Amino acid sequence: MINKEKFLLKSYELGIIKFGEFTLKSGILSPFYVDLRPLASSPVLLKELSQLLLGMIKDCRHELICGVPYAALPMATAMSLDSNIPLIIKRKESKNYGTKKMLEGIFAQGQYCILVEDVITSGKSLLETIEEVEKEGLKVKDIVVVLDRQQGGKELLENKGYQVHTLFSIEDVIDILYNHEFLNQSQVIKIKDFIKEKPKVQVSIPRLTYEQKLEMQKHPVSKKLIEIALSKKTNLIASLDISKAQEILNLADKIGEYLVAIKLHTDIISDFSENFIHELKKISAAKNFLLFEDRKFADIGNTQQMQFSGGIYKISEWADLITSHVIAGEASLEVFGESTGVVTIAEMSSKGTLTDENYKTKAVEISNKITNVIGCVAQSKLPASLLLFTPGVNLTESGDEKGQQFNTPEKVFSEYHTDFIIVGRGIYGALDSEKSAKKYQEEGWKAYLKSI
Ligand code: S5P
Repeated sequence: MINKEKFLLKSYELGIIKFGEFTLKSGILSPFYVDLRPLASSPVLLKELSQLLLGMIKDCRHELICGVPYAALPMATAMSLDSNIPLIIKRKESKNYGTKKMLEGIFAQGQYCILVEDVITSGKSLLETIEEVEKEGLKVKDIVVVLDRQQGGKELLENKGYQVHTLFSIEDVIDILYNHEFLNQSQVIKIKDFIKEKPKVQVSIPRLTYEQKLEMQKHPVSKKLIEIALSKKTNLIASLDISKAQEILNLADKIGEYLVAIKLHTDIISDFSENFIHELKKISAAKNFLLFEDRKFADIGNTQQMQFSGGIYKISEWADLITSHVIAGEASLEVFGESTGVVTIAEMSSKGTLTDENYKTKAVEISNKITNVIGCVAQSKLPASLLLFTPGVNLTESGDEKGQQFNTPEKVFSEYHTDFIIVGRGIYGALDSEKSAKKYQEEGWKAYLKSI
């Protein structure tokens, strides 16, 4: 195993990062300058880099590899030689003679191509490369990047549905160099301030429509959810947190036409029975909505598997969707049946939650790796590869005394680009629940249309 930190320190000696005052192409004065091209002149380091980058894509589908010209060309070549993944070459400018091809090499339509980039800043040159590669009928899903300058490029690509695997962020580099006394504290502060304050490359990203998202879905449950949304013009999930089975059935029957799904906490139902599920399934089939059990699994895989299929609730037998925490790691999510859509909890709506940005990033990373995870519960934007479910939605209240924090449908669609709103007390707690469900359906759909 190659040690990332040692690799960085050896590369630093080649002069790949310089500190001082540099005027960038954009005219901005930067306290650091990055140029990874010298790495190609060190076969030893290039080989090590290739191993590190290959380590990040070992679980990704790949039939081809392509470097973004020019700096990443030797990197992609080294990776190809080390892994036997065939290389294709993207031209920077097309030839004005012969075939005028932009992609050179042997490839076939539909093959998955991993892209390699040295430094990501705005993501612009990557987007150009992706366009050329996709134009030739190839598929791009995963991108490996050596260094993220943390200026918005990674987020831009992730919002478009690509997965960006970065070896180092500029902050990682600064921390390593500081720990080895190549930088002093005042330099670190200056650089970190620059990263924080420097206006990020602002690219306004339009949200994807349900039609566009439908095309990206691989799981039958996420497909079904979006199909229902489109056919009934609703993105509303009602959370019926009610303790009497008959009350849930009555309400489901009344408001089912406005919903994509009903979310339950079966463990709060005092008279839960198989017959209740049988009746609820009949209503869900008649009114065309899915059943979502908000169990929020949070244990080791073996226990979760038993909780999912055993006990009195037998969730695996009827739930189309379930929620699960990611706290126990990747393998704990692999125990749910293939036909159930898993929604992970990446961020919670309550005051003082421990799900900070770092937690969310890790939760999203894990979620993206597991095939039956269709999306996350969160309170901010997600990469387009995951559907966003947002609870804590209420048109009249801003919170409760137990930590819940509410937002309006308008806010969660315009700011978070959510896909589905989850409303509990706003519906079942209203004087007229049917009228209220209709209102949330209309407001949710209006907010979605405004956000596209
Ligand atoms: O972060 C979260 C995650 C969930 S799933 N915050 C939440 O409120 N929820 C659930 O959404 C919660 O368990 C409840 O079932 C519903 C919100 O209900 P409301 O009455 O506060 O709208």
